[in-house]
Amino acid sequence: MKTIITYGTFDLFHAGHVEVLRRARALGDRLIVGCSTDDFNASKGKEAIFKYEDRAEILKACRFVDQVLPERNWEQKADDIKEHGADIFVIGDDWAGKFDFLTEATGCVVAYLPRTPNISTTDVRDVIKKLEGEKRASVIQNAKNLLALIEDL
Ligand code: C2G
Repeated sequence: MKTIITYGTFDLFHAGHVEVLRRARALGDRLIVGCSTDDFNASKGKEAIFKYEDRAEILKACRFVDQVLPERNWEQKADDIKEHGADIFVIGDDWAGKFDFLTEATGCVVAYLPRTPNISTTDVRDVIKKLEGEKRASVIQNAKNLLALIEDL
């Protein structure tokens, strides 16, 4: 039984997340995902749109994921890897080199997988903000048109 482990925020779950989880799972027999808690995200200077409970629920619904655990800090990875007997630690290559120490600390293999291009949580947030802005402008314009009609009565 080869166990794979990875970590992340996985906010606004998108195809880039699915791809890294699919490829991670394909390296072994089960995949454990450490999902960043809201407090840990705050320490990363990030605020997810979906709260931890929802992000964890979405991850559990992903067919490539076998187990989800809370990622509460930077330091827990080595203990998690030992506790769960993880053979391979996987993460996107935006982290290349940052977790090499885990091999010496736990004996696991560290694999950096290429990120999926042209999709990110930030992109999705920007699209939502743009749509909100367009919708707000449209509502304001409709109100002005209505006001003009009333004033002409
Ligand atoms: N990812 C990807 N392709 C994308 C976007 C994300 O492969 N287009 C990968 C990232 O490389 C990461 C995982 O999806 O492996 C989750 O990405 P984030 O939710 O952004 O996670 P991050 O904020 O990088 O947190 O301790 C590690 C941190 O918790 C990682």
